[in-house]
Amino acid sequence: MKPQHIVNQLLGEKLHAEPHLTATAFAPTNIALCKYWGKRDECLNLPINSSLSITLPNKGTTTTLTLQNREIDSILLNGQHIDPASTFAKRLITFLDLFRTEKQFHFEVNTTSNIPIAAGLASSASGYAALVLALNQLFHWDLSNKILSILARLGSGSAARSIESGFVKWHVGIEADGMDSFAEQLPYQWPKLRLGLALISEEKKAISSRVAMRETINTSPFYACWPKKAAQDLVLLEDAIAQKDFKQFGETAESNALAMHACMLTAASPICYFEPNTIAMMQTIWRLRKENIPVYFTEDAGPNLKLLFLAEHEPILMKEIPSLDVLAPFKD
Ligand code: 2P0
Repeated sequence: MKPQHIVNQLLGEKLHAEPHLTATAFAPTNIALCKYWGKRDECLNLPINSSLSITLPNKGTTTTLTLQNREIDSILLNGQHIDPASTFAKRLITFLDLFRTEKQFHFEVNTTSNIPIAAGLASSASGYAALVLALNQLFHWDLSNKILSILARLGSGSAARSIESGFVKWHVGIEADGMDSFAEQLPYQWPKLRLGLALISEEKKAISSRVAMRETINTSPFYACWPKKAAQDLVLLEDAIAQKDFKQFGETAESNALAMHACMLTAASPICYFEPNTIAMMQTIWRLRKENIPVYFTEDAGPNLKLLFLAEHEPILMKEIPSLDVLAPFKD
């Protein structure tokens, strides 16, 4: 099934709505605690497993869409004009094509992000979510968060989880058209929870997650174990969040991330997002745990680690890792 069919089905007559001239929206980025790794449908970004994330407060993407009288879209990323022939622009323009009517609107897309682009900090998640939210405003579609999540998924899978905030679960779904594959907020808060960004590198990753997922599915002998592991971890994480069981929460999130990387490392051409300093940081975290400081990590498709700990351990962690950027996902 083609993304255009889904958009036509979801928007119907709304696709022809009269737009405002301009609209601005913000979407936060999210960090998966149970990862999305593998697609059952590459066109619709339908996942093989459900995933669960936490939103990063105030870190994300702000996008302003302005209608313009030109034959092409123009794209500004953090104040810089982007070459329309670049992979980044082509992917974005293809996505915008889904929402163009016979009037052939073209847009200026002015997007700013306060997170490093393509360093495994989920910039495409907040990017496509902000774009969908801006489109929703521009054309005053007034769509539900469920529909917005489905539309954001068509741009980037993890963007489905950036429409809502807090703990967010993206349902794997079973339908071929993906109408049951959307993300929802879980009804839990955890004010004492802290997330520490340990920035190892801001360099653009050598292999995109999109390609890495495909390679892993096609060639890793461990991938067969992944869907079951992810399903088990999802249950453990939801339970840990509901009970505020930090040990189970941290252990499950770390184990899930390492299992995903184990699948990647065993692809036919090994995919390794670890850098020497990533491993050094992991060793620091494991040492701290031996010293009875409950701290865990998760890692996405990049070398940076995201540390999970509770507010009471923030002082000791700041002492051990002074460069840590500490965020409180919920209000304390
Ligand atoms: C996640 N990642 O759950 C996983 C964990 C990276 C590691 O979702 O191809 O940019 O656009 O659907 O969402 C990154 O992949 O991939 C990602 P596409 P996406 O956050």
